[in-house]
Amino acid sequence: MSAVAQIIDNSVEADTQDLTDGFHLVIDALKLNGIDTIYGVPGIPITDLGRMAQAEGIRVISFRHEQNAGNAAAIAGFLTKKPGICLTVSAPGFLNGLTALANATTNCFPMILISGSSEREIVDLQQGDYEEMDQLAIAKPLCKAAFRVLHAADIGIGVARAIRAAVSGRPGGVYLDLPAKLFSQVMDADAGAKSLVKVIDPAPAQLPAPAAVKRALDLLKDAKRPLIVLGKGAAYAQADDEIRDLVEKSGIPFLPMSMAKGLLPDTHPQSAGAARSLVLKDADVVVLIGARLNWLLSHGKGKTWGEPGSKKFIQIDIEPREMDSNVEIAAPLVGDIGSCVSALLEGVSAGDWPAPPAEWVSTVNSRKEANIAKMAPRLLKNSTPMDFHSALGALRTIIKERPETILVNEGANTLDLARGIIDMYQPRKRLDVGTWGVMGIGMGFAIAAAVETGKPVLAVEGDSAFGFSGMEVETVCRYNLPVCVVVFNNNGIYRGTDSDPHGRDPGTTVFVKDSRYDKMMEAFGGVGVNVTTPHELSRAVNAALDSGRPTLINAVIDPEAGSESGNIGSLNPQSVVKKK
Ligand code: ADP
Ligand code: TPW
Ligand code: MG
Repeated sequence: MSAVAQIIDNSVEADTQDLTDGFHLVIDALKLNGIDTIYGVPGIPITDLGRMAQAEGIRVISFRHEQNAGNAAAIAGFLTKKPGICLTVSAPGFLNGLTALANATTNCFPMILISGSSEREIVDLQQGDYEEMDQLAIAKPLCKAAFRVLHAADIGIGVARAIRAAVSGRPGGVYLDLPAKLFSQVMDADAGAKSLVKVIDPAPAQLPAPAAVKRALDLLKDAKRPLIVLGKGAAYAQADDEIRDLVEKSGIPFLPMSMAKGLLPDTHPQSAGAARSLVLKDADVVVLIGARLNWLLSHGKGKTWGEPGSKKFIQIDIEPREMDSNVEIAAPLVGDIGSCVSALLEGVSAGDWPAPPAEWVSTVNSRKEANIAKMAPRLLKNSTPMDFHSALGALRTIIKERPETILVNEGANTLDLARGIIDMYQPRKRLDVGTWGVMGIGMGFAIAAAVETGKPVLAVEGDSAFGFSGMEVETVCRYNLPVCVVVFNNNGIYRGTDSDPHGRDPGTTVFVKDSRYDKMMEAFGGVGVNVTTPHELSRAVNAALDSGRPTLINAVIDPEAGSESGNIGSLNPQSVVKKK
């Protein structure tokens, strides 16, 4: 009998001992594949799926908005290398989750958005079902893969395909469409168990070709001014020891992208973080490890990269099509980062590997020291109201003393300045707005970071950025998570000083003056603190991290301190028309 034929109609009276159904099969398939947490928002048709998953021992974290649940799932994927699961209702819930799915795909985070959907027959004839929408078609262009399961007997395969698609090769977002009818489809329990698939080796190692390794080593060996750029792919790969060994054995200066900070400590003698513009401009051979030459690296060309043709790139990436995406890659190394870095390491350790020229190392070091010295006094100022530097100076000390803390960070000035000022010491401890610079990841990332790692979380949030997911402070309180949110309250987006030239409405970038975000946390039983000095800020954050209690600190920042769009103001288009 075929698997499909084994499905017994719902209405048939049968001995339920020997039966299973769609609900149970989905849960069993996830459990079989080591999925232990689901992030979502309940409702028709997936309310019971969440309840039953919880009853079966899966941790189910219910959010107030699907976008935040989706962001939580995405960052859970980044932290664990297992696909993070987001569960939503049909049409509006699905769409709310879709932004997070697209963002996960853009950032190469493995996640699976599972949404309930309406009846196929009605959707396809567009007859107006409850929350009718052709979700599969809409999801497809926004994620890496999309699947729909129509028969209970196919749930095992459907879940297996979704998992493999999410984590193999370049990781990304996957959509899994589960129509309402599927959940109550019944089938023989034995056949159901047999239909499940445990995905063997979901993200197989991909070894680089020996000739490609040799090409890369030959190029690197002759470099006069070599540089290693570490991206979030390197952080994701969890090849921490190999990467550290490659950097240290080669002696090459390294530059971490934002979410790769901490892979080696920012205080490491070879860190070129504080000499970023110099190393990008002057390096002659650049090794990219899990970092794309996208806008965040000025597409590998232009002023940032010095004279045209002055560089050669070695790029390690699992995605072959990433090579030459912006400029010529002289030595493409296609494979997984663990395997590629190990192969380079073998070459570098082989014996006569030259240290990088002393002149280059000392040029980088002196620029770095000068920049660090220039910044230092600004971090120590005890001004009221605080500016970004003095407030971040306080947080920098806290992370130095508590390097296991996970730092979540979003905003404009709050993001760009924190990235530069707060040193990180351990891998995968800095989670932020990623490739899109998207606002709204804050509370989803903070919640998942706490749930997945059990470590304390410090979320440093612009007041605008926080507003995109702020309602989830209730979720933080409900699950009693060790999350300390610091809202950098400068009364607006970039600055709190805009006004309407007509005096009719508030300026477009400003918020209610003297807001007290700390009261939001108090409303749900957490701790709220209002602070106006770096000293008060330190005390409040330390107390929060010591107690592990949900805390929100409203940090009053000078509304004049920020600049338009933080560090990327140059991307703003300028009007050429002067209004008369
Ligand atoms: P950043 O923003 O930090 O520069 P990107 O997101 O641009 O980083 O780049 C990450 C890159 O890492 C992507 O091109 C992705 O294909 C690659 N990647 C992710 N995981 C792995 C892995 N395990 N092995 C090799 N490459 C990987
Ligand atoms: C989904 C555009 C980029 S940064 C930002 C917005 C609205 C907020 C900056 O203000 P904040 O930070 O957080 O108070 P600060 O310290 O400079 O005052 N919608 C989305 N994503 C983005 N990136 C935007 C809008 C934006
Ligand atoms: Mg602000």
